[in-house]
Amino acid sequence: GKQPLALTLILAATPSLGIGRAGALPWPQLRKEMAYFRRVTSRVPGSASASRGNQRCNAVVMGRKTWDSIPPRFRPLEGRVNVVVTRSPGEFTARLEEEGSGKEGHGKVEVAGSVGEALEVLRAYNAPSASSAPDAEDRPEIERVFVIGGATIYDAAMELAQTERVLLTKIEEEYECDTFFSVDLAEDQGWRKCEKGEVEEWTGEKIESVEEKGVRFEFEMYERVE
Ligand code: FOL
Repeated sequence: GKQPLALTLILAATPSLGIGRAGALPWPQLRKEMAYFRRVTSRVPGSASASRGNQRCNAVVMGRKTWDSIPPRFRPLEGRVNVVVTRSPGEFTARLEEEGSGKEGHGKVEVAGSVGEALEVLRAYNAPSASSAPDAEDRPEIERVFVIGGATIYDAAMELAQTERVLLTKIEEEYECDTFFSVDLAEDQGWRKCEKGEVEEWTGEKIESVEEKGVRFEFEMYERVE
């Protein structure tokens, strides 16, 4: 339990900042892009060494519609604490119990009424008492927190001072979209595009332009200035 949790948005968007269509991603499946998402959201910096007592992992915060968009076999996203934001937490919790999601083997699922409440839930994981609590095995220390969408949740997160970073995959082709990211980071004075070396250091990835199914994409990172 240390610093207040910072938030990182992670998203992929078309040149017009389209992020979704009809409850799904707008582009044909891009496996290398999805693999990047999985690795970056799962990687806990410095955890290659065995010299640690209790377990550490990252968290993903998502809206209820994004939860619905993830193939049931992949949710909760494994190895990460999953927080689902919904205006009807009771209803969603009942649904989870019926479906039997969030059981053994997978990531853990928490439910929150807002992005701010999601952060409070995650902060409790890192409270000094949490590692000695009787249920401590279920409460890994949270390292990085990723906001994984959709548009409503990104918008809410962009209003929070805790949101320090955006990992943006620029998909260099237009697709029809019905959902958009609302901030053009490249044109926003409040944000700085990071150098490739900074992106590599923070993500642990070798950053290069990728092409898949004839679609080119670039992995970018922006940091809030001040
Ligand atoms: N950010 C980026 N860069 N790309 C995305 O596709 C993306 N998608 C979402 C949020 N941020 C993103 C939301 N949509 C899965 C499915 C949809 C989804 C997010 C994640 C998913 O099933 N992920 C699995 C990997 C599945 C696979 O390997 O095919 C995971 O373990 O993360």
